[in-house]
Amino acid sequence: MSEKPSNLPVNSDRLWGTILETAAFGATPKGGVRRLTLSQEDRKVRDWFKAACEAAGCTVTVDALGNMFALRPGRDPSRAPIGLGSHLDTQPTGGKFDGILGTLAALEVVRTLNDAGIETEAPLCVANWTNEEGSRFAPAMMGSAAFVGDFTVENILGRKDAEGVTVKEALEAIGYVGAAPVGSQPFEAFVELHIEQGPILEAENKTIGVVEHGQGIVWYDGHITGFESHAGSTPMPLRRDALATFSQIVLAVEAIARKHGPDAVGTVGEVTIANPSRNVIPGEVNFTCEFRSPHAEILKALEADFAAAVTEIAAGRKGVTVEIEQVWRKDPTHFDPKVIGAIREAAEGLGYSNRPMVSGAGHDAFNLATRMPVAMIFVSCKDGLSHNELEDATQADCTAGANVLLHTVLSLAGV
Ligand code: HGY
Ligand code: MN
Ligand code: MN
Ligand code: MN
Repeated sequence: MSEKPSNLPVNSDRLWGTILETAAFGATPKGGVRRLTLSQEDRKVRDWFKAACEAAGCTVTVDALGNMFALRPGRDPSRAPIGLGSHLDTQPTGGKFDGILGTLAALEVVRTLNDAGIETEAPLCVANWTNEEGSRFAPAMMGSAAFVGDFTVENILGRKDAEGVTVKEALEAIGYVGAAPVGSQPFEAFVELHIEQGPILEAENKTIGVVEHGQGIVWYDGHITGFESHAGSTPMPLRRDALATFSQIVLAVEAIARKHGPDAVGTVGEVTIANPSRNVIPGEVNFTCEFRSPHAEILKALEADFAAAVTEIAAGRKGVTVEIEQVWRKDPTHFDPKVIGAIREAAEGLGYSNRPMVSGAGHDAFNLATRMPVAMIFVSCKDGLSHNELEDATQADCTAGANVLLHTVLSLAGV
């Protein structure tokens, strides 16, 4: 093994240039990005990413769910690759950094090693995971969840979006139905760089977050059935108002999360009224909601309180039924001490201020951690804002994250 280049830097301007260039795929008028998974915008950025990885000497494979893997050979082909990367899809009103920073920084790591003529001992594998956001198709972190066996490929291929398009049809429409079996790409370890999507690093003026732990998550689909009737002639006591019932559920979600705070959050993110009309009492409402906590016992308490609240609300609403289906659940994630140590050592060695962190947002790394040693690197984003078109980060912070990613990967892979 040769000497690890102690402070080899990535090419900051080249990394920043890729961030600005790829922000054009799905750019919105307000300066954000709308690049829903398996959309034409997603296809364009995938094609760009594939060409860039191939130009950097990687061999790109795609699996049956569109997960992409760009392999850079190492001196010891008997070792499984060290994985790095994240996701390319965004929320409907997403930003330029969520997900794609980790994938572009991984590409920049490969480019930097090429420029320096460095061959690592273990191969490297840059990954783009399909549908991390879970906005168009549920669940979130879908491609990596199937990769680790949380869902069968058939189950995922049949998932439908709001227009009734299946994952299978969407993958075919963008030409990303790959030949590789899902889960077949081996990894020795995985490191994901991501913006924090929260306010801590900025508030404490720290450059790097060494992520040790991720929140547990539970997702529900809700369906409320009342009875449509005339808004003018139906007396209040006779109404079976699905939307008024829904409003009680929204306030219950908020109250339950506050009750178990500060390490608990609850959100109702989507609601649709069937046949909405200003002078018809809503008879049918569909909605989604979710709870998260870093602590398994709090997550269980949130689930129990929510079930009890729904039962009580429905009991108080004559002639209205409330159905709740748990569609996804993930226990809190604890990352790997060796990978955490490598990240912390890289940050210290590069002179970056850093602090241990728990991730509020979900990441593909959470799923991968059930199958291999994993940890994450965070960098700051402006005002801690994400899942918003105003999402922003600085070139200096993105570069710092990429440098830590480079040196973490070098220490794991060996040179
Ligand atoms: O939901 C999440 O936390 C992730 O951003 N998809
Ligand atoms: Mn993300
Ligand atoms: Mn996100
Ligand atoms: Mn993620």
